[in-house]
Order: sequence, then structure tokens, then C-alpha cells
Amino acid sequence: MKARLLAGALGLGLLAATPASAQHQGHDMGAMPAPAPPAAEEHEHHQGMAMPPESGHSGHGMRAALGPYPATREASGTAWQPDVSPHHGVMGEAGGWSLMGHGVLNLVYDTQEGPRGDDKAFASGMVMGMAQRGFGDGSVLQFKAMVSPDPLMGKRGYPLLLASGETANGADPLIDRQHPHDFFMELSASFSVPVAEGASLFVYAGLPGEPAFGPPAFMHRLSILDSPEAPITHHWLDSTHIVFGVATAGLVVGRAKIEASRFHGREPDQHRWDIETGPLDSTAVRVSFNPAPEWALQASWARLKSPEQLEPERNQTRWSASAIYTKRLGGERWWSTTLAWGRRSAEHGQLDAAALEGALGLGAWTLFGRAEYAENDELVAGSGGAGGGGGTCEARRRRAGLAELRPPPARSPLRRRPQRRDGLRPDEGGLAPGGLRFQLSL
Ligand SMILES: [Cu+2]
Repeated sequence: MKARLLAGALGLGLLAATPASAQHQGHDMGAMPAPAPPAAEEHEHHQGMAMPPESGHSGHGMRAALGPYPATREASGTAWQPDVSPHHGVMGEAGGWSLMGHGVLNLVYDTQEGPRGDDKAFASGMVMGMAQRGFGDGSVLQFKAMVSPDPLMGKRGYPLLLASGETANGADPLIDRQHPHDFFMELSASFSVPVAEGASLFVYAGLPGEPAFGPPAFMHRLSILDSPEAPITHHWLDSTHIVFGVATAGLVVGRAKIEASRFHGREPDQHRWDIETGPLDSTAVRVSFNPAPEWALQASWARLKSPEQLEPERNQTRWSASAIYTKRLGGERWWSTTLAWGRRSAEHGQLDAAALEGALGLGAWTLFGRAEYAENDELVAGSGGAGGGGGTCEARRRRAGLAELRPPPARSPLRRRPQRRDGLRPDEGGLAPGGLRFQLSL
């Protein structure tokens, strides 16, 4: 059985940034021209990890942790994004270590229509710290820690129609909801050693951490990170960004990277404040290629042992492929698009999902939209498969003032073509979920 359901979502948000961080972001995001290899390394570091203007620039920027390329290429875990991606954060130096801190706090009001929908106000975001030390031979040691306020929202997470995955109580699956992330999202270490001109070997380990699978996690993906909600395709593409135990080894040669991970395949359980442990029983392999500063491509495969707590007898194979294109448009403006495909297959069949995300950064505003398709057998109890698609559009004011949004036109295809072939009625899908977001960012 398959059902198809379209949901449009819209939200608006308002960012109240401090003058310093606003200034910093302006500097960070637009002041420097895009790096074009073979640009000087120092220049690229400067762009990627710009310092607040008032603090002066010491010339000791963060380096890339995994190899000899611009630090801006590094996204979540060991994943790559386009070299021209803007990075945020504040930098410092202490005792030979380069330090970076970054925090985002979102206060979100989320409403999703229909009998399957719900309302909720919650906080999400992250606080991240990085400490890095470079050695004379070019090797780099890096520690990274990331925590999330998500557990404060409660075990049932927030309403997100057509989403599913993980559990709130250890007995029932979360359906039409997005689970909260664990408090510890990443505690990791990496070490890279140059092995030839433009080439390096690296190891990465995390408890928790992110194995070599999928595109960068959505909260680090420029094309969607301004969204107040997780993508519906999260459990196809990037939900492995938090696994409790991962070890990765990889080789970087110029613009290409190949890496393999062993990790604990079980998804985090409903206890969101703790650190879980278990055997490294699952495997992931990823090939990444950044053919130009604007592009990041990856293809990956993973075999997960017993990922789901509620169906421990089921193993899963996942595939993903994605392309990210980011373009600096001058000033503080940028454009970023991600096209991603993911497949989950288990003993009884396979489920495909795809996502297309686009965001336009306009300095004070970000406009974004996304369209997703996911075949999901968890939405209707007892069904063999259901498909869902979603779309959002949003205008977000990043500094201050009133936010404004425009819902999808009443006659747009998103709102006019709800369909179903089983279980889900169109009115159950909620055709106009909405959200309101306030963000603080450093
Ligand atoms: Cu997640």
C-alpha cells in the first residue's frame, strides 16, 4: 500500500542578533571574495573563520581538521560542504590551541493542522566548541563538542507531519513528530597527517559522533539550517549524525575524500541526557568530491545493525547521494541548494526519499523553500508503505524588526493536490503547518 500526501508548511522567524555578532556575520559572509584554488591558504582561513572585527585578526585562523584544504569545507562530523560556505563563530587562541565557539538558540512555535497535527512551543539549537592544535609537520589535532537544548522540549519532540523515527517512551514509535536530539550531539576527536602534496590521512572518533554517511546534518547545511523544523527525510539522509560510538578513517587527495566508519548502529534511545554505549557493529563508507569551490558531492552506503529500538530484529542498509551548490552573490548575499536522495532497505523492501532545498541569504533575511518526498511505512499502523511530500517556504529576518511571510498561494499545487491511497486522509495531512521562530546566534 502506498499513500501520497502533500503538505505545505510555512513559517516565519526573527533573529535578534547582538550588534557584534551581526557585524561579525556581515564580515564573515560577504567581505571576502570566494576562494579560488590555488588561493593562498591564509586567505582561505581568514574567510572561513573570520574573527569579530573588534578583536583584530591575529593571522592564526582555524585550519581544516582533516586535510590541506580550506577550513570552510568542513561541516558536521567528517562531512564536506562547498568551500565558499560562510562559517559563523567566535575565535580565540590559548596556550597554542586555536579555539572556536558557536551557538544558536531557536525559540519556535510550531503548529501543524489536522487530526494528526499538533501545536508546540519549544527551543532548539546548539552550542559548539572546537579546540585545535597544528604541528610543524602539518598534522592537526582537533576536539569538538556540541550540545543541544532539545531534551528540554520533552521526550515527544515537536509536531512534524509525515516524519517518523525513534521513540519517546521505549514502547511506541514517534509518528508525525520529530524527536528531540540528545543533549550530547557530538564529543569527538580527530587527527590528520599529511602524506603527500595535497593529501592526508585522518582518523576521527566520537561518543557521540557522526559516521561517514549522508550529506552534512541539516543543522549544518546552509540550504536548510534556517528552517525551524527538521526535514521529513531526516531518517533517510542524515539521522546518523548522532550515533553513540563511531570510529572513522579516511584519505584526502586534493578535492576528493574516501572514508569508512565503524559505529554503533542503534539510534539514540528515549533518554536524551545520557551517553549510551554499545558495540561498533555497523559500517559506513562515503566518497566525497568537491569539483569546484561552489560544489560538494557525496555518495555513501551504510549497513546498520538493529538501528531501531522497537524493531531490534531488523537490520538496515542505507544509500545516499547528494549535491550541494552554494554561490556567493556579493555583499552578504548567497544562494545554496541541496539535492539529495536516500534509500533505506530492510528485509521487506526498500523506501526511497528525496529532498530539494534552496535558500537565498539576503543579509537581513533568508528566504528558503524545500520539497521532499519520502516513502514511509511507519506513518499508518500496519501499512506497507506510504509516501509523503512536503514543502515549506519562509522568510526570516535575521537581525531585528518585524518578520514577514507569504504562505503558498491558495491555488498552488502544494495546497490543491492532496491525495491518498490508503490510511491517511488529505485533511489528516495538514495542508498548512506553520511555525514562528526567534533565533539568537553567536
Ligand atoms: Cu537529527
